[in-house]
Amino acid sequence: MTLQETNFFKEFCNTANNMYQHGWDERNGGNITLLLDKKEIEAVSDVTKVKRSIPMIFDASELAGEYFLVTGSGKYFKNIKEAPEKNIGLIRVQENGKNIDLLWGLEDGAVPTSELPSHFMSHIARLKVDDKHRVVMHCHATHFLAMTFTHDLSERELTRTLWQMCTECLVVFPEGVSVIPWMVPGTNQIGEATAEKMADTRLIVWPFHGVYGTGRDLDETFGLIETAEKAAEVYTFVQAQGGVKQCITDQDLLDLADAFGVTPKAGYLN
Ligand code: 2HA
Ligand code: ZN
Repeated sequence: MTLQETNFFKEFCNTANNMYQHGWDERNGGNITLLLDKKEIEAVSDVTKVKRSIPMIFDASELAGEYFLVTGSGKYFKNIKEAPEKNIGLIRVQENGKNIDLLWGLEDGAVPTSELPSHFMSHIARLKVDDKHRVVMHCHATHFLAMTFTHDLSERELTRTLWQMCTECLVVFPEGVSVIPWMVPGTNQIGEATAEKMADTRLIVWPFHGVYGTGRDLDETFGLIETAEKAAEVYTFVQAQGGVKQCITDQDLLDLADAFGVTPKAGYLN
């Protein structure tokens, strides 16, 4: 089986396309990295040779030998489905953690996403708390991004509003959302701040920029961002319609958590 024939490859391209269709990944906005099971790679016939080695600004020795499907730096989500070989790549982290080997794709000298340090630090942080973790996804989810201009940026208040906007939010992200300060993207600093939050949340807001979501597979991670983004969209409509007149109460949310067997982040409900 070739790489492009695998389900995970097709799902990766379809997910990027869906994100583009939602308007979350304009131009070169957004990036995805998918940690692969070594067994999945062994079944692939056309990724045995190293095409190129690429240096990194981050020491990823904790991920040495791991394989990832990654989006390319400066590449457009819009074009991934049409020409995956130019816009995404299959990489493996070298044993020294300082370089990566390119095994497939990223043709014409392309390199992995500029957010690779943030992604790798996030993978390391999530794997420590969930051995089934696989996906890091960044995008510029429109309404969620807009909310960072108008809503209180406290993690508790932002989480509470999202939980109140759609009944399913508490069930999908009971641990809430995290927020970091505005920072320059692509740096180790923003990666460290993001990864620190990944210890107890899967959804991190980068104010005035976008969101980071993580999960066990592409669908779950996309669904996490999609759910929060939907709540942010509802919030936008509610504000435009003149603000909240009535909403889900804290007791309702507690009953919901009980019914679905989830534990809301401590201290977030009254
Ligand atoms: O990859 O979205 O944050 C482009 C970006 C950087
Ligand atoms: Zn971005």
